[in-house]
Amino acid sequence: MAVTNEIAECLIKGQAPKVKELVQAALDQGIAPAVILNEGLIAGMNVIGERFKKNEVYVPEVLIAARAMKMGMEVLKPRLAAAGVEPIGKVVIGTVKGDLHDIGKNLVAMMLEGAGFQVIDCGIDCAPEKFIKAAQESGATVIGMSALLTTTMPAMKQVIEALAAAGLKGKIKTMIGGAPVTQSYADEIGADGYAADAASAADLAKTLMRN
Ligand code: B1M
Repeated sequence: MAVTNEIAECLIKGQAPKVKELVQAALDQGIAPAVILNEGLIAGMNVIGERFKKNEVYVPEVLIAARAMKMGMEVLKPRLAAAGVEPIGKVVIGTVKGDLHDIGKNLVAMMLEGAGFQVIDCGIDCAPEKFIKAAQESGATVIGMSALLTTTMPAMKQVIEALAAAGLKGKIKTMIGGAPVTQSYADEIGADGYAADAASAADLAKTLMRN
C-alpha cells in the first residue's frame, strides 16, 4: 500500500503516533509535502467527515482522528511552509459573545483544518470586534460563528451588522452553526451560510470561498 494511503488509514483509525511516524517516512522517501497533506492527512479526514455526516462515527472518533491529524501536521507543517504550500483559504472562527460552549466550535475548526484551511480561532465569548479584527489582520475571507444558546444567537446578527458597518459585508462571508441555529435563522439575519455539522461546515467554507 502507498504510504499516503497508509497515513489516511491510520488517521481514520485515530492512530496518532503511527500517523506521525508515517508522515516522517513519506518525507524521507522524498514524497512532496503537498501530496502527503492531500492524499494522506486530508483524504483520511474527508472519510471521517463523511462518516460523521452519516452518523457512522461520532464526536469521540472525530476528536481522536483530529488528534492524529494534528500529530501528522506537526511533522509536515515546517516542510509545507518551506515548500511554499499555501492553505486553501483562511477562516476565523469563534463562539459568539456571552456563549462559553466550545466543543462543537472546536470540531468545526478541526474539520476546516482537515480540509486544508488555516483556522484563526478566537475562542469563546467573542465580541463582534474580535471576529472582525481577526479577519482583517489575517486576511481571512470567511468568519464562522457558533452559538449553543438561544439567548446568544442574536450576537451572530451583531457580527453581521458590524461587518456591514465596516463596509466588509460580502467581502468577508459569514457562516453560522450550533444546535439551536437553523437555515431559516441564517436567512433571517443575512448570514451567507449555515451548516448543521462540522463536516458540512468545511464543505460550506469551500463554497463560500469560491463565490
Ligand atoms: Co450548556 N446548554 N449551558 N454547557 N450544554 C446546552 C446547549 C443546553 C441545550 C442544555 C439543556 O438545557 N438541555 C442549554 C441551552 C438551552 C437553550 O438555550 N435553548 C444549555 C444551557 C442552558 C447552559 C447554561 C446556561 C447552564 C447554566 O449555567 N444554567 C450554561 C451557559 C454558559 C454560557 O455559555 N454562558 C451552560 C454551560 C455549559 C457547560 C460549561 C457546563 C458545558 C460546555 C463545555 C464546553 O463547551 N467546553 C455545557 C454543555 C457541554 C452543554 C451540552 C450538554 C452539550 C453541548 C455540546 O458540546 N454538544 C448541551 C446540551 C446538548 O446539546 N445535548 C448544553 C456536542 C457538540 C459536538 O455539538 O455544539 O451542537 P454542538 O456542535 C455541532 C453542531 O451544532 C455544529 O457542528 C458541531 C458538530 O457536528 N456546529 C457548527 C457547532 N458550531 C458550528 C459552527 C458552524 C457550523 C456548524 O459554522 C461556523
